[in-house]
Amino acid sequence: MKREVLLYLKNNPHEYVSGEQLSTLFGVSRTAIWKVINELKREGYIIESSSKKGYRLSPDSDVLNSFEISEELKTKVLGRNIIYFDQIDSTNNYAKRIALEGCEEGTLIVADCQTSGRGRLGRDWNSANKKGIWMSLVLRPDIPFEEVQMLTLAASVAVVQALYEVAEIKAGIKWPNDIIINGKKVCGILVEMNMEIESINFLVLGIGVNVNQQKEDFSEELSDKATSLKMHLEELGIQKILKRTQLIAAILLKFEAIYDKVKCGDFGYIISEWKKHSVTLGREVSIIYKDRQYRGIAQDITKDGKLIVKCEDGTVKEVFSGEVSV
Ligand code: BT5
Repeated sequence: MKREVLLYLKNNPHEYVSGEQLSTLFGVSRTAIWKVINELKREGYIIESSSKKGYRLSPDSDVLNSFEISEELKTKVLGRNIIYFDQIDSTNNYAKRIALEGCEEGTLIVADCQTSGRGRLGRDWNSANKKGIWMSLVLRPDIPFEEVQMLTLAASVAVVQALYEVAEIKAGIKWPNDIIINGKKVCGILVEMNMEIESINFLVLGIGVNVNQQKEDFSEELSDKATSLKMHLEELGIQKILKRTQLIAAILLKFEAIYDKVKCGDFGYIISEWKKHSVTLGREVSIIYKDRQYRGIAQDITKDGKLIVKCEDGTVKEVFSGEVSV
């Protein structure tokens, strides 16, 4: 009955619905309705209650769960199977576990909070409760190992496009996996792979987006280099409520279209969109290549997503997945 009451309130966004109306409608006592309303409030729904008028669901509720995400989703495959946690160690860890057990392509794991969110190379990813999007997709593309890099690029393009579509936010892509606003990181992407002899068994695409944090939500170390969508909009004087479900749906829809291209080996669009949004090209970068560090200028990317760097020693290097700092 909880979902029915919720749907009823959603379908009547502008008016108060009395407890009596709801109890008649659903054939239960007013106490039962009161309990359901309290449960919904505990889940994070903002329900205005007035003893005279009844209940009204605020459109500002930013609640994350499978039901809310599927209400927003417009994809065909991605996110059609959603597993939600209020708290988990890492959505990538969980995705890897269920991928091994054979879960379907496009399964989405999403959490309000991660206790051990991970970045690349064993680094931590700060995933504060209800402040961002912490999600992972299980993918089973039939592509060669060398093309896996394209998925990070593809996901970066999808995130940048979705941020613009939902909130007109102009973000840039720092090679290979960071989304940046005004020089600060707002999103990180982590692609992990499971191989079987020659072919890819599955991939897990993890995406973390900072949405609602304020400066004080970041540690001292992060506060100079991280930002959130909310902080950025506030700096621009824009008061906009961002709904994580809406952002997730937009990211998945953009990514699905681009992922279809990756699966066909059609990289032209991804490369050109990536270049359009790149904050790395033309900049001085530091790279690690075959265990040695080089400085140089990022000149271009190859057709399969490697960064081309003209080094100070005059050599030109193509970096596949080394570390790049601008
Ligand atoms: C990344 O690694 O940027 C990949 C982050 C992927 C996170 C998602 S969330 C869902 C899924 N489940 C997971 O467990 N992970 C994925 P990397 O390029 O290595 O960047 C990590 C570095 O970014 C850290 O060492 C910090 O300096 C910084 N950092 C940590 N948390 C951050 C945050 N919330 N916002 C911005 N920067 C952060």
